[in-house]
Amino acid sequence: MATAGKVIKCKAAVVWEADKPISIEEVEVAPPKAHEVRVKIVATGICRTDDHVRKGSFLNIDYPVIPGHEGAGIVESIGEGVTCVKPGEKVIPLCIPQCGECSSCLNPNTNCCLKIHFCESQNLMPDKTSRFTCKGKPIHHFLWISTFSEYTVMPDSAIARIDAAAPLDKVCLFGCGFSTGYGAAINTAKVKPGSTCAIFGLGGVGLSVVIGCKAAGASRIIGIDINKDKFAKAKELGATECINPQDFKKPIQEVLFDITSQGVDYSFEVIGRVDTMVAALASCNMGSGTCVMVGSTPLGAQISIDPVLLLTGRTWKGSLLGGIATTEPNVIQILNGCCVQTPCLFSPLGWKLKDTIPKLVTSYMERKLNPDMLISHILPFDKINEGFELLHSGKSIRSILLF
Ligand code: CND
Ligand code: ZN
Ligand code: ZN
Repeated sequence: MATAGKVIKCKAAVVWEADKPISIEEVEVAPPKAHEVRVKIVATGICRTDDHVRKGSFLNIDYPVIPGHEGAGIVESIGEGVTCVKPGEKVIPLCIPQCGECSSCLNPNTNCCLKIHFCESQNLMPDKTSRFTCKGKPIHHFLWISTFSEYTVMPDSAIARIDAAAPLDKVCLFGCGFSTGYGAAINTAKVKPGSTCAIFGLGGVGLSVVIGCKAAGASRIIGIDINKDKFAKAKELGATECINPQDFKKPIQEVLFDITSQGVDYSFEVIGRVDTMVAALASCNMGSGTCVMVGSTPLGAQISIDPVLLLTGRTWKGSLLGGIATTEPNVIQILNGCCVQTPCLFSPLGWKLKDTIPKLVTSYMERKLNPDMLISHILPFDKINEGFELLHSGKSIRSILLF
């Protein structure tokens, strides 16, 4: 491309300081260095995690920063040594890289590459410099991918090539929300057919858990939210009933025990609050219940529980980006949207984000998976603050911003 090797000026959303509104700025984006890729972002969703970054409640963020982590785009240029993508190809940036070399990448049962932001800050590129400048100041990256910039640079370990025919304005959801929620149900919890599930929080990620529970054959799917407006879509996507904790005098875990008689088989916390995490754990049945924590809590949050909840056989797990790395053939089949009875075409190798996201996109193209209903609003990128207002007011599920 004509821009290769040159600095590109483009629009980006910059958070100059925590808890300040986002401002749209003209930024300069430097060309990719060795093992880096520069991508033209076409579409990006707004996830609650971006709001945590904006507010200053996400772990280890340096400001000023360009957030955004649910994008899809086209490779503009590549640095030396990049072999996994070429200019012109459609890609999804990965919020968890797959370096291919660390002990996690060599372990087929986890997607938590040790280059993840929680181990090693991703506010700068791996060489500890930034590719973004604005008004003469370096601007930090977010999770190495900063999809709230029309052009952005990422390491080649944090990018996945996808089907050339994939609609970028739809499949950007595979970059975070859908893969996170769906994978939490199918892979992390391994929801069994006929089971009872409770999902705390019915935003874009929680509704993706609902889709996953339904695909896994759960017979009772209970949606929980303090915003009743989320219930209609939850039911359309597979929730069998929805409840608002504010309608009851009792704690929600007691309500769930009343309506299920012994608690739920699987619960998911998809809000990001300590109290609902404890309530979700306490809602599981004794002996075999599994609770999966998906929501991201405010910086420094600590959790306190009665150990008897675990002593009596409940399992408590966490899931990042769906924890999608698995060697189990039946899980891979469901992830692919295949029927569990049909032999699976994909080999049961450990799945990491770089490997898994393209396969999920292929399943979308084959109409085996469909997260389109999660998209409630489509806005031009300039209206990003309107997108955040829709999130705050509870009116949106996912707003997609188009450059
Ligand atoms: P979003 O804000 O759209 O949804 C949260 C839902 O929770 C809303 O419908 C709220 O009405 C509801 N809610 C809020 N408070 C309560 C309460 N006390 N009781 C019941 N319901 C309540 O958020 P999202 O779906 O984009 O993200 C959900 C969480 O998941 C958030 O914390 C985000 O940061 C996190 C997340 C995690 C991961 C991961 O990999 N684990 C990836 N992306 C996002
Ligand atoms: Zn790794
Ligand atoms: Zn997210």
